Amino acid sequence: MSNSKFKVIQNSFQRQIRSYNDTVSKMCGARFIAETFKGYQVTHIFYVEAILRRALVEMEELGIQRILTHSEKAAAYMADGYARVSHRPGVCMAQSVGAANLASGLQDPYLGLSPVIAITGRRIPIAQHRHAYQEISHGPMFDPVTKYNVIVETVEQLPYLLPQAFREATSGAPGPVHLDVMGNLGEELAEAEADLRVVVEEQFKHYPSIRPEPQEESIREAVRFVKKAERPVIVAGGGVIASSAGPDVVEFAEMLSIPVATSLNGKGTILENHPLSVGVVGSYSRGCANRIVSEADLVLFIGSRTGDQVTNNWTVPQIGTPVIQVDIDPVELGRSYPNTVGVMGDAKITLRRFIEFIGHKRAKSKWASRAQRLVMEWQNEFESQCNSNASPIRVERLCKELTNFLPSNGILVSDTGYAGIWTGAMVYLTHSDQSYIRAAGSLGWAFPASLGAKCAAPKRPVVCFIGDGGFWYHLSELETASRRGIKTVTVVNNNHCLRQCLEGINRAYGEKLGNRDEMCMYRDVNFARIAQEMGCFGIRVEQPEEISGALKKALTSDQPAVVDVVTDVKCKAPSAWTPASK
Ligand SMILES: Cc1ncc(C[n+]2csc(CCOP(=O)(O)OP(=O)(O)O)c2C)c(N)n1
Repeated sequence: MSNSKFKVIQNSFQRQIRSYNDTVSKMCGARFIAETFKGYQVTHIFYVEAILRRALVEMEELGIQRILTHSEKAAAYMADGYARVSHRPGVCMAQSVGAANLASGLQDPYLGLSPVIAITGRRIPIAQHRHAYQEISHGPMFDPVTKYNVIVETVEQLPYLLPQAFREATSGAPGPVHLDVMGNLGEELAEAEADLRVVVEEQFKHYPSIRPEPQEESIREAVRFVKKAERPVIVAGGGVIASSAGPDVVEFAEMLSIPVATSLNGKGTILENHPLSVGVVGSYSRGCANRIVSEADLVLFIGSRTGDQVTNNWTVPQIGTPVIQVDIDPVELGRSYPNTVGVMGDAKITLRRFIEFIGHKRAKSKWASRAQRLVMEWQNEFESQCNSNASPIRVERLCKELTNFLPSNGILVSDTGYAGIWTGAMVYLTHSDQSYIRAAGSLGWAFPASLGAKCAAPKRPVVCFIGDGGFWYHLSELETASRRGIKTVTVVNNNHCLRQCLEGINRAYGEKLGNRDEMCMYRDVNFARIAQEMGCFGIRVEQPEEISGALKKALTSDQPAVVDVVTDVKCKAPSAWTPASK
C-alpha cells in the first residue's frame, strides 16, 4: 500500500470527536440514555424485564430495537455476539435481582475481549444494608468480568459515566463494563430530570477506538529478526480480527512466504485454502499448525495473548523459542513467552509498518513447502471420515458439508468444547467475507450469541454450530428468535451426550464398573420438533446425503431454523498434537 493511502486510513481511524446534539436541555435520565444510545449507533438492546422501562419507551421512539429475552445470561451473550460482529458495543440490561445472572453472562465477553455494556438497577441508599428484598451486593460480582464497574447515583452523573462506559469498553483491548443505576428497576435515575447535554464521541462508537502507532525502534528490530529467521511463523490472534488486519497479515506473510497459523479467535485472518495457511494452533487445533509452530525458529504472535489454549498449555511453541509479540496492550508483551522483540501497537498499523520496512519480497520457499506438506498430510488423515456415508453421521462429514454450505458472506458462530474443535479444525473458511466467532469457554453461548450476531448483520447469513448439551442451555431463545424474526440457522450436532466429557469420565472410572452414561448422556430429543413448536423451521437429518439439502432449506426458510443432525457418539474430535518434551 502506498504511503498516502496509509495516511488516509490512519486519519479515518483518528477522527475528530464530534457532538451528536450540542445543546443543553432539561431532560429525564430515560431520555438521556435513549439519545446517547441512539447517538452511539446502538441499534438493539437485549434485556429481561423489568429495567429502565421509561428509557425503553424512549428508545422505541428513536427506533432502537428492544429484544426481550428469556434470561439475563442469554441477553449478555446476545450483546456479546452483536458486539463481535458489529465492532460496536452491545448493550444488555437487567433489574436488580437479575444482576447475578447478567454478571455470569459477562464471563465470556470478558474472556473474549468483547465490549458489552451491562446495566442493572440497584436499590436506593436507604434500602441498602437492611435486607432489602431480592438484592445482594452487585459490585463484587461484576468486578472479575468487567474493565469498569461503577454505581450511577444521580442523573447528573450520566453525561460523565455513560460516555465513559463507551470509552472503556472500546479502547485498548475491548471488554465489558457495568453501570449499576439507582432504583431497583433503574427508575430513580430514569425519571429524575436535569439540564443535560448529550455528547457522542465518534471514535468510541466502535473498536478499536484508537489505534496506537508502534515505536519505530521496535519495528526496525522486529523486521531485522524476521529477515534473519529461516523458519518464521505467524500466530494471528483475536487482536487481528478486532483490528480488521487480516489482509495486512496476508500481505506481510506473502512478502516473505511466512506460514500463518491462527488462534480460534483469529480464524478468518487468512483463507484456509491459501497456500500459507496452516490452520488453528493450540489445544483446539489442526495437528499441522502445531507441528509448524513447533518447528519454527521465530514465532510472531500478533494480537494473541499467548494463553494456554492457543499454545496447547504453553508447549507450542516451546518456551525459549524466539518470539516477536505485537499487542495493543503493553502489559501483554512477554507475559508468557519472553519477547525477543515486543511491539506495542494496533495490529493493522503495525503490520503496515512491517510491510514498509521489509521493502521487498524474499521468499523462504523451502520452509513454506514444508508447511504445505504438513497441511496436506493432515487433510489426508481425515479424508475418509470427511467422506463417510455412515449413519449415525460422522461429525467430520457434517463439518465437510458445513464448509461447502457456508455462504460466501456467512458468519459461523461456534459453541465451546468439541464444537470449538470441530469448527476450528474441520471447517474451512474459504471466502474473504466469511467470519467466525466462538465461545470463549461458556457452554451454550453460541445460540444466543448467533442471534445477537444476526441483529448486528441482518443481511448476512448466520450459522450456529452447537452440541445438544450446549443447545439445551438457551433453548427458550428459539421463542425469542421466532417472535422477533431473527433468522439464523442453528446446526445441532446431536449425539445426546456431553461427548467431550466422556474421555475424562472413563479415566475417572478406570477399571471400575458403574453407570457412566448417567454422567454424560441425555434423552434423545428431536430438536427439530421443538423448533417447530416454537414457531421456527425445524428439520432432522439422519443420513449424510440429506445434510446439504436440509441446510439449504433452512437457509431459504422464512423462519429461524434448526437443523438437528443425528451424529455418531463414537466420534472423537481431533486431539492436539503435542511435541515430545525436551
Ligand atoms: C458453563 C460451562 N459448563 C461446563 C462446561 C464443560 N464442558 C465443556 S464441553 C462440555 C460438553 C458439551 O456437550 P455438547 O454440547 O453436547 O457437545 P459434544 O461434546 O457432545 O460435541 C462440557 C460439559 C463448559 N465449557 N461451560
